[in-house]
Amino acid sequence: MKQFLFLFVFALTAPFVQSQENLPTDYLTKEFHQGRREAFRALMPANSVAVVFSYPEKVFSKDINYNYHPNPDMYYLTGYKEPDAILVLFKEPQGTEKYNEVLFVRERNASRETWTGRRLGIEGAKSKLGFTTVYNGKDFNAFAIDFAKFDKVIYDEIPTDVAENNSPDNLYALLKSFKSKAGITTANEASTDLFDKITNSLREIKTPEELVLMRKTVKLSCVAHNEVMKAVGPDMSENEADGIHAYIHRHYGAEGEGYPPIVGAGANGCILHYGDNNATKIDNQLLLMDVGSEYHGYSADVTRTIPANGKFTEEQKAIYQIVYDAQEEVFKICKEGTPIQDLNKKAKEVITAGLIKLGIITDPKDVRIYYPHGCSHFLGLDVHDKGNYMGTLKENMILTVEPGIYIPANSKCDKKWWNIGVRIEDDILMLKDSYENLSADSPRKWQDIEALAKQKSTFNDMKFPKI
Ligand SMILES: [Mn+2]
Repeated sequence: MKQFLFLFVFALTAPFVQSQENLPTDYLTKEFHQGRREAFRALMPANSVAVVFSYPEKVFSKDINYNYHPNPDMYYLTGYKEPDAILVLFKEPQGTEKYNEVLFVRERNASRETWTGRRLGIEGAKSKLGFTTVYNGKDFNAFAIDFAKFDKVIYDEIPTDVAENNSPDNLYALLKSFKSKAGITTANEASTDLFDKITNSLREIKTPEELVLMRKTVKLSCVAHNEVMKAVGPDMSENEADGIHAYIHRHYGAEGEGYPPIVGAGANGCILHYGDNNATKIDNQLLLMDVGSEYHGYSADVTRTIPANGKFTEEQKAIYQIVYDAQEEVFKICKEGTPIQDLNKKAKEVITAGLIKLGIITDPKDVRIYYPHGCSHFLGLDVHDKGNYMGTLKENMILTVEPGIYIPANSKCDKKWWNIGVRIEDDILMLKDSYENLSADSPRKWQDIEALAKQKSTFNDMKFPKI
């Protein structure tokens, strides 16, 4: 009750918090987002309307939420990064005002903003994002829109994990209102398919503005990988190696990581999406690090596998070399026109031959035991980005090339191979006749990794009090 009174008094007197200073200057521009909406509209069928929702907020613990992460499609089309918003795009101009898009945003609220942060509000959405028709979310229900008059209502999967909330400007109320206005009772597959088709075809090709951010996020992630290669030793914990990545990402202005970091030593490196990162010592094992930063929404996805003591054993080297060779062979077909499915076929081919040669498998079908995932995915606003996986490579697509071999203990092969897990992952920009490896700044050859490991890291000199 006390807190309520405090809030109430505050609300009467509080001015809006001051606008923010010293922000990064390289965010995507409003012209970029406007351009993406134009491109989206161009792919909409005649007499259609598209609706995009923000992601719900997520509970971290009791009354504390996770840091909010916007829906990448909403961010791509608007630049709006707050929760509780809806974007409505029309193929043809509507009403006497001839508007072809409406954005519903969170209402400004002086007292809430002193607790949970600044809000862009209607004016901000107009001046900073370039919208002309903007309303507060609470006005969506009363907004006159007859979805029945359109031939097609295009929308993404409606989030089902939204906590019930009685506030009229909360996402829960906005979704309820949309479903009732559009007469939606079950998931409309046809509509979400069209939404995916449009967003896949836009987001799979990176614009020059996006390429600037992609180059940055991958480059700074490489610096982080290289610094860990120099700093790591058998006594370092997985968590500390993870922390070095995180520090360097933030040093270069990244907001965080594009996905939960995978930092696994030995047996842990054989777990594909290992995320505990809690082994207190890496010991004399291989350390697999699949870590990439998120910079202004764009994710890197880089994996390096390194020996904690700076030198690969003969067995580790033999497995590493197969994965390296698989990458090299896949790179050769990275250019416009290659069917995307061929990347994995090629990687599988090289790994199969390599494992047979080492006597680890005899039947080629068994390659799936040690290489159970695909070789490539699109990369961008989502780490597993949107794109047409059944299509062919096109100029300015970015995909990962990430073969791997994982041999957990008790595998049916000579035990000298046990607990070796190797993945090498690079971020590849496709060109007309070739490719550019955006993550080439971090060494991939075992010889180059061993050479870099000999160098000293700034982190080796950091001394902290014993506690
Ligand atoms: Mn990946």
